[in-house]
Amino acid sequence: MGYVNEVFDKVVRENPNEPEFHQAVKEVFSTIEPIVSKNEKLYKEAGLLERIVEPERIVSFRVPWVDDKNQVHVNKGYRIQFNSAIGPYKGGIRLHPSVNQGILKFLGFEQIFKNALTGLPMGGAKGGSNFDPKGKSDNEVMRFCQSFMNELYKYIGKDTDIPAGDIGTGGREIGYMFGQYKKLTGLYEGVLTGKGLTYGGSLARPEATGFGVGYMAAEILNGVGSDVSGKRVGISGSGNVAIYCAKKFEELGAKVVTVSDSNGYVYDENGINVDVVKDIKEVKRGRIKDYLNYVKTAKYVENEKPWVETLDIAAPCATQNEVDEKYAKLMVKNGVKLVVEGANMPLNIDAINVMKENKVLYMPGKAANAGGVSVSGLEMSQNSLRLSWTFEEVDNRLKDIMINIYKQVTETAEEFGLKGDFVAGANIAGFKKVATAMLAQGIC
Ligand code: NDP
Ligand code: 2IT
Repeated sequence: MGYVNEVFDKVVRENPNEPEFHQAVKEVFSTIEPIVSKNEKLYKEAGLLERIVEPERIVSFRVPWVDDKNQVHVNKGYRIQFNSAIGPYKGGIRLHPSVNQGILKFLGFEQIFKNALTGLPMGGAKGGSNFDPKGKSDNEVMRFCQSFMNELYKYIGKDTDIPAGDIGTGGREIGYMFGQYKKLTGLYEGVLTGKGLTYGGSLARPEATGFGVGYMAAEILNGVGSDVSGKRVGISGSGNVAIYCAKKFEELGAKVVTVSDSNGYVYDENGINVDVVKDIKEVKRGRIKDYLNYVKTAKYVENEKPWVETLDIAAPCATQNEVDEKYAKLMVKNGVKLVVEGANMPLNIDAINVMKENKVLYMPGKAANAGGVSVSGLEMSQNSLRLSWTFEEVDNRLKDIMINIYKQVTETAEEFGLKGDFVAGANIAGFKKVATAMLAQGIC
């Protein structure tokens, strides 16, 4: 453990006040020892671990904008261009008041290995701002997005860095950013993914992350001689990932009984009505408790999470560290046999340990939620080809990619004598690909 520990200590020492970044590095580093020990001399000589934890570039900038009452606001904007060993930088933009450099570094670090697992040529990046789109008018959101792009456009491009959506950044925000990029550069190019269908977007990109989570769950259960049909599924969150995750589980014959937001969760014994959630969140931009206005028989529990309910499958699709040890134990007690992470790092390290101790099947986000960035990669391909594929074609490719990720994860775990350890399998498989490319490209 010498080299791995040494570099981890350096990360903690040199990146103070970034606990989420430390956590993400720890999660990866705690599982790559088997491959590092095999190649220790080579990796050490190349300073490989020291380089892989250091972003290639961080851009941080001022984002001034004017609200509807002519008040000036200033937010912080960032882009973390973490690693370009296997392709141009690729990853979402998060707009949420909690955003800071450490959170975006954790997300960018995860993205490196996730993107490697997809098999598509994409490096790792993440960006965002502490701007809160909630409660803002469309014009305010537009002015913010334009100001954000006024600086960001200098650092991105279809062959250099291709941002996309994440928390708080959906089709509306991507549209405003794309429009401003085009105005500033004069280029009509696939510089962002998650675009609208009339200006270069891909069919099935909105669905991709959530659908991918469903496909992954089906593969995992198939691997243990079971299936999704008839299972009770608990989902947290009610945004892009949660909505399409619920839709796919429903299509696969499961019953989704919960969705949530940061105020509380909804329980519907008859199965969550996805169209209602879509109307509340995508059209009205309301709160999940409004579900009761549509479905009188449902229940809303304020300030609580779905994990207090009896479930077979848990799909946390809201945000990082939403599941701690207490909720992990509750999941186990309430019958959860499979956890598939739609969000990035929703289980903290104690919660992951609870899953391991109780032999709960647990697929980490960098594998389970890779469907979103995969279809982003397919959107880039379609933009380059100047063609659009049908929904069915994109969805089939997405499914193949998720099946392939499951194969890589399970086969890598077995190769290193860690059968069933999906965390180790995902981390080692992603790491190996990036490390090989970094070694081949010399010290850069
Ligand atoms: P959305 O903004 O569409 O939805 C986010 C959901 O999570 C909302 O229900 C929101 O509730 C809830 N949430 C956000 N922050 C918090 C918080 N601090 N505490 C409790 N609840 C919170 O985002 P997405 O659905 O796109 O993203 C969800 C997760 O999936 C994130 O971890 C993201 O990184 C990850 N992801 C997203 C991908 C994508 O393609 N969009 C791809 C892969 C992963 P509220 O409205 O109350 O804030
Ligand atoms: O976390 C993620 O993978 C995303 N937010 C999607 C990134 C992308 O480039 O589509």
